[in-house]
Amino acid sequence: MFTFSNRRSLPRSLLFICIISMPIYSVGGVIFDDGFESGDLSHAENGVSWWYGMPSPGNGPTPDDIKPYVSTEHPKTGSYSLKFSFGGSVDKDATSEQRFKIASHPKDLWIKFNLFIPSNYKNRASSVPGSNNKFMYVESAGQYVGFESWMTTDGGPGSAYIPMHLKYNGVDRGHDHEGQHAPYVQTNTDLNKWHEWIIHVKMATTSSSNDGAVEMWKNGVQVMENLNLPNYSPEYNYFEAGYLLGYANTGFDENTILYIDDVVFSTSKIVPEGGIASPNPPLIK
Ligand SMILES: [Ca+2]
Repeated sequence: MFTFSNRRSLPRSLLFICIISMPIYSVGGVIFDDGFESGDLSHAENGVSWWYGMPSPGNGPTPDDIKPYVSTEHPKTGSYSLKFSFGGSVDKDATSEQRFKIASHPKDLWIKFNLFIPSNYKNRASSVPGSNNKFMYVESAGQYVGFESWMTTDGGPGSAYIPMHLKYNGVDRGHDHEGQHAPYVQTNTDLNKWHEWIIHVKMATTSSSNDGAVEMWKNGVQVMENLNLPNYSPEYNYFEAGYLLGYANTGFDENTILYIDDVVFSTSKIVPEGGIASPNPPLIK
């Protein structure tokens, strides 16, 4: 038992202090960590790097669509974050998308980032079937794990949920594979706030194993848990690229600006900064 009078315990206590002073979001395995404090998208680490953004200037569905760029306007930490600008319109789509590359081709990957949802965020309804807005994809040439937001009234008008969209072994498995719906934006509680997202994606090891996984945590609450997936692909059974946010098929009524900060890629488990919270609201299925 530790006591302050026990001098022999001092080295061990110092070691303990050193351990708890280390970043708590991961147990080793971090391959990329970028809070955009370089002031640009130049940071690269262990084969992970930022790739191109979209739209090209002046080429989005609306004139106010801008490809993501590093900005001082609204950092979560430090002085910079990555700004995504979606143009408002009566009936047009919108887009702002940042691509990344992963040269090490991991089969089991954890990604964390902080996402700011503005006070005027509204996932509007669309008269066009299939209207989803991209949240994040991680993929290779032959497969992907995709997350798209869809309008819901659960959580307030203009809210959005995220199902899982899988492709593997050459077959698109659909937008709502496994039927789990993570609460993406709940307008009653989530506006004008930063949210911590952690995403775990894992390919199945072999064609006969069911050990693939897709999991998500929002603000320390697990909001998706798909285990025992048979998502093996004979070729490209790894992750080599992906993107954050992106094409919004519903578009937005007003110019809508989101920010991302503190992006982490890891090959081992990332633990939420505030620890695991009780599921409230519960996992939506
Ligand atoms: Ca930052």
